[in-house]
Amino acid sequence: MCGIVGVVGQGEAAPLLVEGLRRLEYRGYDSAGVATLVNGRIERRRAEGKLSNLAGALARDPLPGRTGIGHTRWATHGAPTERNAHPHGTARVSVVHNGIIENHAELRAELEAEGQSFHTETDTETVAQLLDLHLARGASPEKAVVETLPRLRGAFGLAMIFAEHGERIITARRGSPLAVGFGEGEMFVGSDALALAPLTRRVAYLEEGDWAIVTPDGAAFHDGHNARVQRAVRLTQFTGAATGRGNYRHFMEKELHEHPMVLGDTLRQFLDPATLAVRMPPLPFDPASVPRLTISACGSAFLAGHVGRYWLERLARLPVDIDVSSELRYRDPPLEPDGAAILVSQSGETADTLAALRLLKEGGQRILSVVNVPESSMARESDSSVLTVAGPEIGVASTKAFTAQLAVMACLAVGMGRARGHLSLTDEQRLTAALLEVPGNAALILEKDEEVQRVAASISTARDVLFLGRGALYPIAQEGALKLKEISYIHAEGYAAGEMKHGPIALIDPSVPVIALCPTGGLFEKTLSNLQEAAARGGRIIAFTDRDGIPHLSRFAEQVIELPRVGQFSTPILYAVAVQLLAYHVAVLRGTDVDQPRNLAKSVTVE
Ligand code: HGA
Repeated sequence: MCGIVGVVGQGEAAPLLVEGLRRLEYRGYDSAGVATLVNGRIERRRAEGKLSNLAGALARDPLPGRTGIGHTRWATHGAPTERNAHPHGTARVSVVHNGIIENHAELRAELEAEGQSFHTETDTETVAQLLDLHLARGASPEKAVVETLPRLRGAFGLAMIFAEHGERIITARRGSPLAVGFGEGEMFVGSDALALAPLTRRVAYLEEGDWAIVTPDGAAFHDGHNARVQRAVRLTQFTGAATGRGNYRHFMEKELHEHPMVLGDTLRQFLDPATLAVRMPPLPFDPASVPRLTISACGSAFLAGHVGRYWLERLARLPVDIDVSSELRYRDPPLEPDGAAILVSQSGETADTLAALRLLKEGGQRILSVVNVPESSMARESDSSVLTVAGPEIGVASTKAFTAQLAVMACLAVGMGRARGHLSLTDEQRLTAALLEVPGNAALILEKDEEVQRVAASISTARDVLFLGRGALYPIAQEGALKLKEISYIHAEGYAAGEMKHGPIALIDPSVPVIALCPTGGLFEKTLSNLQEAAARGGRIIAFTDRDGIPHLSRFAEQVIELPRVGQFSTPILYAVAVQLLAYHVAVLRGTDVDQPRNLAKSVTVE
C-alpha cells in the first residue's frame, strides 16, 4: 500500500515520477502528489483521488526540476483529501511515506511545543516536522535523518528531498519495502521494482533498518547502526512491457485470461510430464519427519493456504495449524521445536504476514514462503521460498496469483505425501496427471464467459449472496464471496455447506442467491442435501457442477453451470477460476471500479 517513487536525474523528474506512480497506483488511489526541487525551492502538486487528477494538475501547471519524489496514497491517518496528500513538508524538506508512524500523536505534541506548525492530519507530517526542526538547527540532511529515524515507532519506507541540497534523495526503510534503481547518470527510488521497470532493471533493495543517500552517480547505503554497507545490485525480471492491459477492458479481465498460462508455468516448475513425478523444491525442513506445519497468510492468500491444509492433511497426513497472520502474530501460539511454517503472499511484502514470518522464525520454525516476487522481503527472510509464476498482478482483487498459490500448495502436498510414505507411486502419478490437466481445464472455464455473464446478470441486483462448498471447496466458497464483496460491493459470505443449518439458513429467502460449488465425488451427496434444505426454504440455488452433477442439481436449482469433470483433487483450482469470473462480471454490470475498488489497495504493507 502507498507507492513511493523518487528520481535524481538528468531530465525533468515530474513525467518520470508520474510514470512510476502509474505502475504503483494499485497500491493506493486516495490521492497522489509529487514534489521537485526548483532553484533551491521545493515545489509540489497534489490532487485528491486518482493519479489522473494529478496528471491533469501537472498538465495545467507543469513542475520543472530534475530531482523529485512522488506518492500515491492509501490513507491510514487523516482523510483522503488533497491537504493530506503526500509529499508533506516545509520549505526545507519534503517527505513521502509508506507505513504508519505509531507514536505520531506524542511526536506532534512535542513538536508543536517546540513551535513547529502542522498543516495536515497525517502521521507522516511528524517525520517532516522532525527533520525540519533538525535542519533549522543547522543539521545536515544526513544528520537530520540519523536523528529522526530512531524517534519513529511503527513502519516506514521514506523518500526525502532537501531544499538546500539539490540532486539528492535520502531514503529509509523499516518495515515497508524500498528499492533503489541504477541508471546512467541518474538514479531512482521506488516501492518496488515494478515502479522502476521503464527506467531501469538494475535494482538494489534496502534491508530492514537501512537508509541511503541517492545522488545521480550512485547510492551510499547505511545500515540501522549508520555504518556504510554494500547492497547487491540485481537485474529484476520486470520489463516496461510487463504491465500493459492489452486489449482487455480491465487488468482483472486480462489476468483472469492469463490463468491457463500462469498455471502451466507454475506447475511446470514442479511436475515432470514424462514421469508424472513431482520435483520438490528445496525445503528448509525434512518433509518425512516434520511433526507439524503452521500456515499463515492474509486475504485470498490465506484461503489458498486453507485449501493447502485440506490437501496436506489428506495426502501427507501432516498436522497443520492455520491462521490469518494478523491474529497469529499476536496469539503467542505454542510451537513444536522441530516444526515448520509456510507463509503465503503475492507481493511478499504483506506487513502482517511478514510479522508472522518473523514470529515463527523466532519460535524456531523452519520457514518456507510462497511468493510471487523473488526479491521480496518475505523471500529474503525465509529459509527458502517457492515462486508462483503469475507475473505482475495489477488488478487489486487477486486472481491468477491466487490460483498459482493453489497450484504450488497442491504440488507441495503431493510431494510431501510421497516423502512421508502416504502416497504410492501410482497415487503420485494420478494426482500429477490431474494437475497437468488444470491449465487446459481453466481455459475451458474461461470459454464459459457468456454463461457466467448470464448468472452475473441474475445476481447483480442482490443485496446478499451466499457461496457454499464443502471440504477443500469451502475456502473456495469464501474466495467467491470475498471477490464479490471486494469488487461489486455486494455483501457475500462463504460458508461450509454443512454449517448452513447452524445459523445462515435463517438468511434464506427468494432474494438471496445461493451459489453452490458442487462437483461430483467426495462430499457431493452431502452438499446436495444441504442445498436441498436451502431450496426447500425458497432459496435460489445457482450451482457450479460437472456433467454428472447436472441431473441431480437441475431438479431444484435455478441455474446450473457445467464445469469440466475432473477428480476431486484439482476442483478447488478450477472452481476458483469460475467464482472469480462471476465476481468480475457482476462488478462490470454494477459499473464499479473493477481494478481499483474503493477503500482497497494491493500489497498491504501496513498493519
Ligand atoms: N500513514 C500514511 C501512509 C499510509 C500508507 O502507507 N498506506 O499504505 C498516510 O496515511 O498518509
